[in-house]
Amino acid sequence: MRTCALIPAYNEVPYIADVVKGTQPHVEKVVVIDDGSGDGTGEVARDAGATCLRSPRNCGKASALRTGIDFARAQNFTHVITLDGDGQHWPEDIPGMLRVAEETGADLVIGARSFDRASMPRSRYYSNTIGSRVASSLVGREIRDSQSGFRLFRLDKLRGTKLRSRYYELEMEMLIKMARSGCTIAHAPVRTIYHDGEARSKMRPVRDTVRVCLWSVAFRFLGA
Ligand SMILES: Nc1nc2c(ncn2[C@@H]2O[C@H](COP(=O)(O)OP(=O)(O)O)[C@@H](O)[C@H]2O)c(=O)[nH]1
Ligand SMILES: [Mg+2]
Repeated sequence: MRTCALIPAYNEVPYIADVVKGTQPHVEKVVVIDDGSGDGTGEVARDAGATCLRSPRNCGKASALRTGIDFARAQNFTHVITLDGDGQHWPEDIPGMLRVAEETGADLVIGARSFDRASMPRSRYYSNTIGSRVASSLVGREIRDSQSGFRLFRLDKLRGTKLRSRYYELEMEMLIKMARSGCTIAHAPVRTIYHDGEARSKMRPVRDTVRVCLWSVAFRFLGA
């Protein structure tokens, strides 16, 4: 198992160094993908020890992750872990995800948050619980946390799968396409931190939620 961590980061200077340093002990390489941050995220990530893939123009979180996946494939990694660069995921949860992958042999391990109304902003609680139920029926498997970007997957299982997402629809695209190609899916418990409610998210609630819904239908029913 050769594991590369991929961290999309857009203007995350306050958090990125800690995320990189926290992730390093658990994987062979840490890669930060920074497309057009104006605050020096890329330099800070590199100083913290990450390999930094940079592009001058902002292209969206999924485009950044797809760039990272191509890089990891070219470097012959077998597994990829994706986690957020804004400090919402605990790198200390990575060993638990690796353990679940080893024990179950699952092709995709979803870092699943326990949905607790007290620890999650209200709108996120409802979008996550309802979203995961809808996702389970679209994917045809039990999916406990469909929007979690904290995931571990086998790269060879994506060979032959064309990923096309640019923004927040990648999580659903991967679930739908990996399940369709017969991949096994497992869950590992992870924690999520909400620094100051939703204020920091780059997600635009209405526009991005509508995008995720429409693309999910296109991935599932139109073969997009
Ligand atoms: N490279 C890159 N990273 C992004 C972009 N948009 C979001 N991210 C990163 O993706 C992660 C999750 O984004 P965030 O907006 O916090 O999503 P949320 O936590 O689901 O609300 C964070 O590390 C962001 O910095 C982007 O356009 N480019
Ligand atoms: Mg976030």
